[in-house]
Amino acid sequence: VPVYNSGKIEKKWQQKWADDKIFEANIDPNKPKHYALTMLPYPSGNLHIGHWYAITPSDAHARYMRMRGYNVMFPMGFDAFGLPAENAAIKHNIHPSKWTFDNIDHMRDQLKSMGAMFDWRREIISAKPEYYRWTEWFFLQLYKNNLAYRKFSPVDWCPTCNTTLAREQVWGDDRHCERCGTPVIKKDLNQWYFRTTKYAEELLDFSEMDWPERVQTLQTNWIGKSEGASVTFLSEDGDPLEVFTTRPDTLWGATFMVIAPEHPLVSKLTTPDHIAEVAAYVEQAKRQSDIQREAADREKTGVFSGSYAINPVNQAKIPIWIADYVLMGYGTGAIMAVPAHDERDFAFARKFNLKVIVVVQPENMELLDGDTMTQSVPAHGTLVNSDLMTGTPGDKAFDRVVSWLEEKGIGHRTVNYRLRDWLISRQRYWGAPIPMIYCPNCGVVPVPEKDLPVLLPEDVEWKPTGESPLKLHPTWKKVTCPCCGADAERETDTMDTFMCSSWYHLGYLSPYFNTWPFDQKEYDYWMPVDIYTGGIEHATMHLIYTRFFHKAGRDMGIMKGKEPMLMLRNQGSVLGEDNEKMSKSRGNVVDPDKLVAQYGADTVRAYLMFFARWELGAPWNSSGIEGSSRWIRRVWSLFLEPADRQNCANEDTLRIMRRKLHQTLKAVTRDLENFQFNTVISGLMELLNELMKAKQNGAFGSKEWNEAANIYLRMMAPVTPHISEEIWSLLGYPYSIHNQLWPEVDEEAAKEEEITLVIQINGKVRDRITVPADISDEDAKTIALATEQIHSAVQNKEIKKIIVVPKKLINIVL
Ligand code: ANZ
Ligand code: ZN
Repeated sequence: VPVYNSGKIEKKWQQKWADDKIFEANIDPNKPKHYALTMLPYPSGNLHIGHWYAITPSDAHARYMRMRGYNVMFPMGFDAFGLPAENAAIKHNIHPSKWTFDNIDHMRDQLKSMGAMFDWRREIISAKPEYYRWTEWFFLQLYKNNLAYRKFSPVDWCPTCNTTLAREQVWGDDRHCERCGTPVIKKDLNQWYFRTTKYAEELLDFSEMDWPERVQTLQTNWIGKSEGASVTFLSEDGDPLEVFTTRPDTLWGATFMVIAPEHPLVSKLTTPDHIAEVAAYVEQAKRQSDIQREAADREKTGVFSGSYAINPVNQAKIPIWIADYVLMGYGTGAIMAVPAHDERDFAFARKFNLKVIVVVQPENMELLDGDTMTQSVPAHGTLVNSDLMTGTPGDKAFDRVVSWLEEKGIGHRTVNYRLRDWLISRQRYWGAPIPMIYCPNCGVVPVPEKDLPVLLPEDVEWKPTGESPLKLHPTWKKVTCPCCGADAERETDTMDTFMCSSWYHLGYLSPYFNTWPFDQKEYDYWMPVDIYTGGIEHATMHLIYTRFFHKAGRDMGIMKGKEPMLMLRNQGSVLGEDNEKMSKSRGNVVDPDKLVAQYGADTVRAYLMFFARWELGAPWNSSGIEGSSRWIRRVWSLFLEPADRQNCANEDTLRIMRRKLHQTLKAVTRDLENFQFNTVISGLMELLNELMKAKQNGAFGSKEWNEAANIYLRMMAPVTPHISEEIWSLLGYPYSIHNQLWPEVDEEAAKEEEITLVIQINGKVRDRITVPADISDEDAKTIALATEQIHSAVQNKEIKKIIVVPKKLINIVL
């Protein structure tokens, strides 16, 4: 018997699979297709265990689908633009391109050690001109379709990364940079945006997708839809102040207005005697984050502007305040304050002694009184103190008031979203150039498509100046205007790298193609992505951007269908052994290369699938992997070491063995379908124990044994592809196990065994029942007494005792 040498076996088969191209995915109209996509890595230098955890179970699932008869494409690539390359350039004085491509060469080898079924012909690297040419092309299409625009406005700026960030890249209550953790500041800049908000409503529709509930909720909240009304108030000078409210039914209770400190009318509305106070307040508001400002329980601050507005529904004259709990970035940046029914307005009114007028009286509450109430009442209810609307029941109030507002021309129904347009300009070098030209005569001019790609120059200086390095380049930005031939300048910002990853699933379709971003034949065959796997941390970034991209592309006639990715599954994370996040500084990082060298890729794969529920993750456990290693070695000897007693097992042994085999097959099939990898492995481990018993009892060499070995190896093939191929070949089966179909369950064999019990009353046979062989005495009695025959015979006679002869009979003594 050969010894199990993982290193040798794994190298050998990886080479042979590559030579034989067995995982190359080609269009095959005779087979159902399956596009399995897993999030591509950033070439940071090394694969970590988290990559293995995300990718190898996805590979197991893709392999399983392949054995189910699908034509499976499972591609891999590198999300290769981005800040770390540039930071490495500054720190180690190495060109970002060299840093990136060296890392890719190393990481590609590491990926190959997984033994995954990647089709490497389809590899994409987003920093290659062949790829980013199309990233630029997509920018131009968005621009032509009015989905990209430039705007001067305050933007979030990371002082450490020296670049602007999209709203999605600013995280947490302290509003820090998603990459480096530095709190962001505001800067006024001219930047490019994509009109993601145009798709806000459509992005809320998940009806044709199988995506985790959690991701749907995160996206839904991020998009933040509110239905309400826009109502226009006028200042005493006649300046219109439009407000957004979700409660138009409370209009008669508006006792003051509040505008954001950044509101354009602040200075106009501030009367001379309030200027100093207002100016000081506006200044301090700049230092607060939106999240702090919006918190309901925060001490309210604000200043009176000196001006008044007229409530259009009743002509009431109400003071206009300036307060930072109203955000400029939401709605119109101005609100009507209804303290009786809104929590924050109430706190504000009590603090500054403003009037509180009740206009909604919920049915089940005692009569509310604005002067004495100690908290606001946000519930709906019958309108009171509301002139002609008084008496309107709560469930009719919204519609009735809004119709009336529309009739009077005071306001109208509106829907508001929290989603903002996507800011894509970055003041960094290592990204796809924004293909735009600024001409003194023609203004903003797109680079003609035939001139793509706009190539990044090689010779750049990386001084962290806050300006794009491309701007500091002596010649790169100089260009002649494609319209008029005048001296013009290129845009020197580059694109957010999330732009590159918004369409990479299309890049895989035909990376060699150069007349269109993809080969239409490949698109029509493979798209949409059937299963997408990756981390949930992308829920409100990449996973929204890529959906937006698809929908925009569809409206431009480039893409097809409603969604780019039908099904999504998220893995959890592997924590350090100390239950902390893995990081170099904590010294708790697990190196997959070392594990592969010590145990082999199959063991690492099996352990990663076994040690946690995939979607939850768990802390690493270095002794735990020994268990998976033992399982692999036991499988090896189970099938390859001959037994002392062969082909002499009794029928019972063989029947029980086959029952366990087919029951396991059933469970493993179900669990692979559901991404329940841990029970796939534990099921195989249990079955191994059963097979070892059978081998001791002489099953080895029988036709039932051979069936068991054959099915066992095929079940193992997706999770541990190398050892299953090796044993398969040593047992003399034809190459390759990975071209076999998934085994079929023999339902008859999988059935639990049943026995017949005789039921007697006072020693006379009255009935028979069929029950599982391992039924308990108690359960047998209960079933016996419940049969129709026995029930009517016993009726309400007293049962003296019940005698059970296990597996034979039950005698009821009356
Ligand atoms: C009057 C009112 C009465 C309101 C009431 C609520 C309850 P959502 O659901 O999040 O969309 N609002 C509007 N714009 C705002 C801004 N820029 N900053 C802070 N608050 C703003 O919230 C909409 C409600 O939040 C709006 O409805 C408005 O207050 C406030 F009993 O108008 B409401
Ligand atoms: Zn021009």
